[in-house]
Amino acid sequence: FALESELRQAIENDELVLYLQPQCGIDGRLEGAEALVRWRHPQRGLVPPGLFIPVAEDSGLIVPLGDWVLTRCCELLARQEMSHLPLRIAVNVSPRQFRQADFVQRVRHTLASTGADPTRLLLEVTEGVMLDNLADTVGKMSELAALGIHFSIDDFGTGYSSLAYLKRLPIHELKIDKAFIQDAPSDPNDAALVDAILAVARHLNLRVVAEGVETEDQAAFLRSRGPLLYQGYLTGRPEPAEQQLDHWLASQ
Ligand code: G
Ligand code: G
Ligand code: MN
Ligand code: NA
Repeated sequence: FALESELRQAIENDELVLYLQPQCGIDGRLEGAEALVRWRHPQRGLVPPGLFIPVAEDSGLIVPLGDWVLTRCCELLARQEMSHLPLRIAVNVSPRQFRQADFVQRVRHTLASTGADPTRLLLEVTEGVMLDNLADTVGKMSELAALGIHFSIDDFGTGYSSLAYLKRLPIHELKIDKAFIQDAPSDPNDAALVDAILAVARHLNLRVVAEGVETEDQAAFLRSRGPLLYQGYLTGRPEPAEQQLDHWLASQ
C-alpha cells in the first residue's frame, strides 16, 4: 500500500504537523486543547487524519506516529510560555498504541526527557480499550494517573462500554461525540442521550466535553443542560500549534 510506505517516510521526514483545537468554558475562557495531527504531504497537500490514522493503526505505524505526537505535545508543555496558559493538552491514544506492553514506560520516558509536567497532560482513549483487557487497562491507567495524568473517554456513547467499567477506571472526563451534539437541538433521541451522558458524568464526578459544537443553537441547548466544556468550530477550529499558542498568549 503506497500510503503506508509514504507515511513511514513522513514520520521520519517530519512531514507531520501538530494542530491544536481549543476547549472553552461557557464564558469562553480557554480551559484546554486537543492535539490533532495533520500530514503536510509534498504532493497531496494537507492530508486529514481520517485518511491516514486508519492506515497507521492497521500497519502499526500508529506507534511511532503516536510517539511523535506525544513528544511534540510534551515539548510544548515544557516551554516557559506555557506557564502563562492555564490549559491541559489532550492527546489521542489509539487502541493499538495503548496496548503496547511498554506504553506506560514510553509516556514516562517522554515526560522525563522533555521535562513536561504530567498534570498538564490528558490522554484520550476510546471505549474499545476498556473492553479489550480490563485488567491491563486498569493497571496502565492507574500507573499513569498516579503521575497526575488525566484520562478522557473519547467519542463516548458510540461504543459499548458498560457503566460498571467506567467506575473501575481512573477517568476524569467524558467527551460526547459530535454526532449526538449536532442533532441534539432538533432530535429528542439525541437530546435524551446527551442528558443521560451528563447524568452519568454527574454521578461519577466527571468533567464533560461536548465535541463538534458548530452553531449557537447547539451551544444554547448545551447551556440549558448543565456545566461542560465546548470544543468545536463555534469556539475555535484546529490551528497549527505555534500559531494557536501565539494567538492565546497574545489574548491573555
Ligand atoms: O481532525 P479530524 O476530525 O479530521 O480527525 C479525524 C480523526 O483522527 C479523529 O478521530 C481523531 O481522533 C483522529 N486523530 C487526530 N489526531 C490524532 C492523533 O494524534 N492520534 C490518534 N490516534 N488519532 C488522531
Ligand atoms: O475522534 P476525535 O474526537 O479525536 O476527533 C475530533 C475531530 O473532530 C477532530 O479531528 C476535529 O477536526 C473535528 N472537529 C472539531 N470541531 C468540529 C466541529 O465543530 N465540527 C465538525 N464537523 N468536526 C469538528
Ligand atoms: Mn479526540
Ligand atoms: Na471524539
